[in-house]
Amino acid sequence: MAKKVLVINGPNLNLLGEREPEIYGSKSLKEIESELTELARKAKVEVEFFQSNHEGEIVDKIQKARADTGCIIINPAAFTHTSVAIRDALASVKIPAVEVHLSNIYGREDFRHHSYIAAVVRGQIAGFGAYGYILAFHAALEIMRK
Ligand code: CA2
Repeated sequence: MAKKVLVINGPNLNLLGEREPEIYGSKSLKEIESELTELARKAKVEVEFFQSNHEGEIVDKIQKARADTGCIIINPAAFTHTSVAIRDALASVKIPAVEVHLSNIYGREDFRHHSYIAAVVRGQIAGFGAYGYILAFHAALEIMRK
């Protein structure tokens, strides 16, 4: 299993743990990333983290992942509900991807019920808070193993 797992987080997720803990939990993105780093070390796979508030930067990162990435874990944040560009990038690189949301987007406002990303990923995990990233990482390992 030589290839790496790329974990992409979208806009405002750099503020995780600082505001709205009742919705998004109290862990910071750095804490989530350290937990994934530990999992990756145990599984002997490489992991890379990328967070951006800019749609085009996320598209660029997905395009560049083609060379060395076995699976993408992505929380596109607000771009989930708006971005045809991120959907098209994921579809075009053909790297298997897992979509993660901290909150249960289907139990929230109507505009969060639709994901442009869901149709082009292997699966979606929503509503388990930071633990969703751990679940997604296990899914990524399984995808890369097969
Ligand atoms: O539940 C999720 O993970 C979301 O992707 C989070 C997005 C939201 O737009 C999606 O509908 C669901 C929002 C991320 C905002 O992150 C914050 C972090 C700390 C404080 C405030 C916002």
